[in-house]
Amino acid sequence: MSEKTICKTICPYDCPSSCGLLAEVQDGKIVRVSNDPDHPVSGKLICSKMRHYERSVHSPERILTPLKRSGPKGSGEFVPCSWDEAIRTITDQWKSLSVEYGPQSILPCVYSGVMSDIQRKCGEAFFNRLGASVLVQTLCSSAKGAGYKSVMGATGCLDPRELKDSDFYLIWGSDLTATRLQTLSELIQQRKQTKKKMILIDTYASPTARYCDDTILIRPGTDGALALALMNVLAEEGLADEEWLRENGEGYEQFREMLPEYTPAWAQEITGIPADTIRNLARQYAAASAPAVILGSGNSRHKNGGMNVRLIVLFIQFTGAWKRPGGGLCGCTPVNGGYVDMTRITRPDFRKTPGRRININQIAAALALEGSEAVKSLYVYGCNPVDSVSNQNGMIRGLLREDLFTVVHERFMTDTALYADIILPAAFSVEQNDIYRCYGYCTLGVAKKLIPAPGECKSNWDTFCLLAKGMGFEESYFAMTEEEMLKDILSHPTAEVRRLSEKQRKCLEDGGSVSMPFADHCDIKTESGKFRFYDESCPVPLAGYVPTEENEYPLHLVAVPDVHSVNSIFHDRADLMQARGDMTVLISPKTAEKYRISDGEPVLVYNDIGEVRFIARMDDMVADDTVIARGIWTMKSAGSSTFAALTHEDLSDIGEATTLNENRVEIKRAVP
Ligand SMILES: Nc1nc2c(c(=O)[nH]1)N[C@H]1C(S)=C(S)[C@@H](COP(=O)(O)OP(=O)(O)OC[C@H]3O[C@@H](n4cnc5c(=O)[nH]c(N)nc54)[C@H](O)[C@@H]3O)O[C@H]1N2
Ligand SMILES: Nc1nc2c(c(=O)[nH]1)N[C@H]1C(S)=C(S)[C@@H](COP(=O)(O)OP(=O)(O)OC[C@H]3O[C@@H](n4cnc5c(=O)[nH]c(N)nc54)[C@H](O)[C@@H]3O)O[C@H]1N2
Ligand code: SF4
Ligand SMILES: [Mo]
Repeated sequence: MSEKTICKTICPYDCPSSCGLLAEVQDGKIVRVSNDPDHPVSGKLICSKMRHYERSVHSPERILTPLKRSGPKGSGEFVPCSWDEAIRTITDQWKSLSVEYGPQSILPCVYSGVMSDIQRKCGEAFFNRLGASVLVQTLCSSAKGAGYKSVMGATGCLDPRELKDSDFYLIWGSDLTATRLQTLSELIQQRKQTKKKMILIDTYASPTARYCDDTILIRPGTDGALALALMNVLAEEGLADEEWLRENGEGYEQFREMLPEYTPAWAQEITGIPADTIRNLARQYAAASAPAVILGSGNSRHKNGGMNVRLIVLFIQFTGAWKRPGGGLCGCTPVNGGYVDMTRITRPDFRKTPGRRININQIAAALALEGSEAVKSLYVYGCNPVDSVSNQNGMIRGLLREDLFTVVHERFMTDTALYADIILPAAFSVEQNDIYRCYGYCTLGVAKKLIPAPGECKSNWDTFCLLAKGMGFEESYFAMTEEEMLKDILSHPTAEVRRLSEKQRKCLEDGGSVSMPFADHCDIKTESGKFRFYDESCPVPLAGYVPTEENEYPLHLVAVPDVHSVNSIFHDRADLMQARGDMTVLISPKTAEKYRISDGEPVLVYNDIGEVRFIARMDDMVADDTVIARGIWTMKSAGSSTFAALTHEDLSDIGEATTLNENRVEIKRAVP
């Protein structure tokens, strides 16, 4: 046995902290993983999932060789083949599809399996060069981003480390226990020392509720109405910072004129929150000097999601909290800046004509296109669309098409990989080199390859280089190694990176994470230098009430995160999956009574596009007419269809985002 070495690495998953890890390496294997005490955010704490990352890296379930389909589509019957054969089969197909139907008949499908920049984004260079269809990647929080940008432009918001200066915390639709552990631990510390108040606004009392002074339950998608009523109270009771609003708010006069309509009594009807609770919340917020709103993405995943976010961000402006240290908004990417020149990776210059755009939320619809518009080949990497994207039944119908050539580059036999014609084995983060821009904190990191990839697994970079060679692409980009690409990024630093100290630059070069400067929040980066109540680029320019859509299905189905997984990742881990228990929905006692459902009973949740079986759990703290589904389950683990079978492919008002929480359903007992 060789000596153990301890190396730095970074968590590659879609989670706002990009934690620093220490990996103990021995004989080409990771034997232990712990938190990297030098990391600027996660020095003291990482989540329990990643504390045993080695179990995933060395899982016996990993795919180790390329595979080709040997049975009917979706049967899961595959036989091993060589990389040569796999690459030849794929590139031969793509060459003939390009000639016969045009390269736009080929569609990439990628999302957030690995969050590091080179591995996540290098496929774009390849597909730009190929002239394939362009995937619009808005599966997560782009309505939140668009809503924020509509009001604040490119202004930076709070890094969670600035929350120590806040004197009141309003957690608006985020389960910090699952998705922002480091922030939660800081807030708990703050509350212990100074008794700062913490209030949660959510559709159910998530595990975060137990750390809060109060939980306010809200009907899904009605947050805009709440924000309007809060502003109404602030204005009516003289608690608004009128001077700040008049001087810095574009369109404030117009907005102010219609504000009297939006009374707490009006909002009570829509949100289900008692008018007195709304008044109380407005007063508590106004009494604080530097209140911070910690905003999750849940309420933006609606058809009115962008407007909900616009109104919340405007509410935050109302008392002028924004201008004070610790006051404002935390929860969007804190610095809208370029830590990395992404065009060096994505190479937009490789695309000769604009590509057809296909939204990731509408892949099922795209796979149903016919004739000259038909998608003939799908290449999936870093994504598990069968479980994570809308309209699961439609997606599977598409994947079953005999004339669709599907390639999946994966680490495990996911529900999506089951439908592939060719599967390519993917590497883990510790088996590849990359740079990581954190999206929840101002940090930047580099993680070096620590161990060889097992079997014949390859990184996304190496795979796209082989595909490019097979296609005969001669650009020098595709001849670079992963290390050379990383060196190229580091030797072309952006202005932000150039401002780092020698020591910090060296830390990046050696592999490690550094803290980047926080944003200057008071530097409002819109064209006019003012925040916007009125934004003519939006379908509804003046911020105001937009209702959620009603239809014949009376209940809202809402997705909430699970502590035992990140999206569909960690399904390889029996320890975590066992701890997670059954695929449940939480329902209120009122719903239980109405439908005669008892606690622990199997139920069917359904609408016009799907039907999913869950175990019902009763919970006093679920909003009216709301059903809560935790985590992304895989069809394999559920043994049936999952949440994704109930979500439509509609997009949000702005940001072209998922509306996975605009999910109207009906419920019934599975055994009458
Ligand atoms: N452990 C774990 N961590 C994760 C993930 C995971 O799956 N597991 N996923 C990662 C990813 S991809 C993301 S995008 C982030 C997400 O992280 P955040 O955006 O911070 O959101 P979540 O913590 O998922 O919490 C969403 C909350 O919004 C609530 N909600 C839903 N609809 C509404 C609404 O209309 N109004 C209000 N007020 N609340 C609503 C839900 O009940 C839920 O509690 O987390 C990341 N981190
Ligand atoms: N029901 C429900 N659905 C949801 C959500 C929800 O909360 N509930 N959340 C939504 C949100 S916020 C998001 S961001 C999306 C996430 O949607 P996805 O990005 O599809 O979700 P993941 O489950 O992370 O799937 C990523 C896959 O990438 C693979 N992978 C990891 N690293 C690599 C690599 O280096 N190379 C390659 N080739 N593959 C790799 C993993 O093995 C995994 O199977 O899901 C959305 N869908
Ligand atoms: S999943 Fe999130 S909390 Fe856990 S180690 Fe990764 S970044 Fe940190
Ligand atoms: Mo996400």
